[in-house]
Amino acid sequence: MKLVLMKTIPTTLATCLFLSAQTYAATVEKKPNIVYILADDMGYADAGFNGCKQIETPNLDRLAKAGTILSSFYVQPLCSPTRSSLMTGRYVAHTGVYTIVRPHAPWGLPLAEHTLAQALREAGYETAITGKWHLGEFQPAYLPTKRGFDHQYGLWFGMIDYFTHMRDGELDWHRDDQPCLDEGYSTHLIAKEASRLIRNRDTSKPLFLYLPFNAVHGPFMVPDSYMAPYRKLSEKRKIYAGMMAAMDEAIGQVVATLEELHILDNTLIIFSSDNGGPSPGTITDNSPLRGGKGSILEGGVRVCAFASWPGHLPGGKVVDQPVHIIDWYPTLVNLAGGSLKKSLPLDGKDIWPVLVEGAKSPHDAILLSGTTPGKAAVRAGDWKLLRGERDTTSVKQGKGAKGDKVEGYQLYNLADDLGEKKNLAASHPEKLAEMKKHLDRLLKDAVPFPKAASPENQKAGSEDL
Ligand SMILES: [Ca+2]
Repeated sequence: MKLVLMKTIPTTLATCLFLSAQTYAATVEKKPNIVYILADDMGYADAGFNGCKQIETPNLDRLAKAGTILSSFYVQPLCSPTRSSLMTGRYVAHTGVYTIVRPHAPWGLPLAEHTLAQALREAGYETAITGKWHLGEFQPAYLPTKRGFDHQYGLWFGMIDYFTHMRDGELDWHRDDQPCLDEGYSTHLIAKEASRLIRNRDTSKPLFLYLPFNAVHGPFMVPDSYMAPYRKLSEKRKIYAGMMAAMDEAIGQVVATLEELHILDNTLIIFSSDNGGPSPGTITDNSPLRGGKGSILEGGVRVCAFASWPGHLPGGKVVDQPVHIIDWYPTLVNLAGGSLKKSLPLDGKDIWPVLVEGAKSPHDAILLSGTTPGKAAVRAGDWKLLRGERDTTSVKQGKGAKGDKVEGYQLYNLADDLGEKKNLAASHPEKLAEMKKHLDRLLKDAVPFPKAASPENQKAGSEDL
């Protein structure tokens, strides 16, 4: 029954008290279009809406201001693991995608997984990916067009040249999973394709557009004009800032297309990075968090994020409840009126009441898996426990930190110590024991690292992805 029309915005919000996305969906006249914008390797503090003063991101800021900022939004510390989490609603401890799927590696997101794109397509959505896949391609069955996407455009791996789209002498640019020779800066091409898809969409269906930019990942490349406002920054930071500006402009173009076609009001736009910024303090800025890409410290796994759907999600709001990217799967499928029956057992939870009503996080604890066996963290309430992560708090950073021992546990109270500087593991044995129990419970049925993704085999890769 269609209870509420889009025009009655205040009523819409008022009637959805403590309702899941599934129940809320019944109050919405039309299923929303869903656009998930994923930045690659973006620093926590590198957008204006998250406090950045150096880099201008007006389009992201406008969207964030009109929506709800998620200030405790968790992901995995690397590209492929986060993407698998979004696509399955399941922890990497259950999908096995603990680390990067390197080009031509004989593995990928397991075929038994039922992807978000599949679930939304079954709910009646047209589905598209424009950008970076990074979940396997060694067999055709692993390609996006076989994983639920009606349309594919962009790159399968990562680390491509932004202008030639080559990686290690091999073209990595595809349309519908066939080689594509389009010319241009990849951020521009991804946005252009997104707008084309929106214009040419099947108007009888809602659209799910997954927009994972390869920006702002290295190699650091951008047309000179984007760097002009940032001449005073250091060389690498300057290029990175230009790449951020290009991505922000591209996002603005996609939003403008939605606006022009009068469908912005019926489009839920979600934005996040896929992991924390690399080289924090040099290239990216994750402050006030410690650590960066690859780490299970907050700087590696807590990323800038927001969701915007005016009239349905509150504007100008910041939600600090801890949520994880796995939560979008059930939330979005519920919102789409879809079914979760084909999905493997989900770890993600419907976070609609958290977004709309200020409800507490549905998780009593959130698992954050490291990229090597044994390394893991858990967030529960204000507390965080890390196992197997190097503790550099008591030694000098930089040169001397390399040889530090990896040992034991680190325990932090994030309410007092967001920068994870004061390890309380020794002084709070009861809390340590409680957090260990959370970690053991969350890892009790963890799958092993895939053999093809073992650290030894990963060393064969040429560069960090
Ligand atoms: Ca990444």
